Amino acid sequence: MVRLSGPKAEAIARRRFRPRRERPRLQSHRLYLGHFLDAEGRVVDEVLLTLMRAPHSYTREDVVEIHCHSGPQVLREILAGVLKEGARLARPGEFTLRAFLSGRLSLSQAEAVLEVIEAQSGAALRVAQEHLAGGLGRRLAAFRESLLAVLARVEAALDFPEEAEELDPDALAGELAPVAADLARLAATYREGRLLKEGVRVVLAGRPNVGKSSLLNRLLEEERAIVTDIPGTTRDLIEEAVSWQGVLLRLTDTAGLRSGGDVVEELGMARTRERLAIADLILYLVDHSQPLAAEDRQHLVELAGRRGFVVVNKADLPRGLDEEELAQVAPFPVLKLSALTGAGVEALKDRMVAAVLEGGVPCAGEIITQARHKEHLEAAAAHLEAAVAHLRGSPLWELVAEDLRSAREELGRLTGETAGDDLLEEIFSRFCIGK
Ligand SMILES: Nc1nc2c(ncn2[C@@H]2O[C@H](COP(=O)(O)OP(=O)(O)OP(=O)(O)O)[C@@H](O)[C@H]2O)c(=O)[nH]1
Ligand SMILES: [Mg+2]
Repeated sequence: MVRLSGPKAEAIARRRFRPRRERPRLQSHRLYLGHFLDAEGRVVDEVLLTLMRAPHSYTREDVVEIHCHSGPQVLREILAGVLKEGARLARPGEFTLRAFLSGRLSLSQAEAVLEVIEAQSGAALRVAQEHLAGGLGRRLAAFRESLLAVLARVEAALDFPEEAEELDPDALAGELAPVAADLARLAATYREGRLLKEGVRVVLAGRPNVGKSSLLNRLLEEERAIVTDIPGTTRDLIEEAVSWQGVLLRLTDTAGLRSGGDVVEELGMARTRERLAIADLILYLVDHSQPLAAEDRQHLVELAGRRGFVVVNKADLPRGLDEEELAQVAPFPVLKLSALTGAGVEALKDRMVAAVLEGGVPCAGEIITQARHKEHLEAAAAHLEAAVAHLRGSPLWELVAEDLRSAREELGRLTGETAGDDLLEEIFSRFCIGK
């Protein structure tokens, strides 16, 4: 599809579009069959054209869409045609930028358009749609409103101490503290939001030969990684994404951890450690048929405080593992399975998804997915907390007002009300052309 927006959109399109039946005037929001012609009047393609007159369009300007048979040459010629008639190429995200500037979309909605386009899992798409519907924007606007109301009272009391109402610092602190807590809570949903949007980074780790690559293949339902009975088979990272129950997971198989490997294996292990450091969820594998190694104990101690599962693999083989000892040193829940037969693998998948959605499926409108939002929310919450602190004892009204103004500014940057050109440039440059 080739899309035009702006006051000349209709005139430009009409110079190259010949409807099947001659029409003096196109009606808005109708689909017209016809031909797109080149400068010599030759047919480029049979197309469907629609005109959406302002303000009932995405950008609130006149918009024309030309639906063709696609294919690079057809698109190139139609594009060249409209450019020759006076159109210019859109910048990345310019249609959505115009929708924002015309007031049709809030900044968080405009950002949600990109989230919709980039969604890689069902859960991410639903959160993005919720943001696009404006739920998040309304919530943010409500924060800003309540802040403005308080600020107005404080400023009135400062500027006109004679006429304005007497301010009760305790009551004011009681109003502001819950707002600060709400802001901080919303900021904290970013952890979950990022997991939904970018995927959960899952790392499979353990000593050589415990079956990490076998488990990866099982989880992917595909023979992705090489499996042999030679310890040290996997020497590099192997990454694949999967989507289970609407949740995106990025699985990484790693080189087994042991001492005394060759140079290649050592380099591979360095990569394993890097990935472990940034993993959201760790699957630490041990072998059911072998006693726990000293190295396992050491690794498990090092993983304390992280999230994950200890996977006892090769459950089909006779037991050589002291399970009680394992339970004592394991920092994560322990699950038993066999990557060879598949027994217990579905249970692991369910537990992994449940661990990601811990605390229930997040309510999409109540969750943020942009690092930018998190920063501004945290800053706003910090300013409000400072304001509350200045209200204690003998209130420092000037400082209270200053903190409230700073909090308002942070929220304004978030919603776009006080967003500068550089911020808009930064946001919309992430879009592709034509969106
Ligand atoms: N009986 C049995 N054998 C398994 C199971 N899982 C893996 N194996 C075998 O164990 C051996 C090692 O498997 P891999 O998946 O290559 O192990 P790895 O942890 O990736 O090993 P490295 O890449 O060397 O670190 C292979 O011979 C597998 O067939 C299992 O559940 N049961
Ligand atoms: Mg392997």
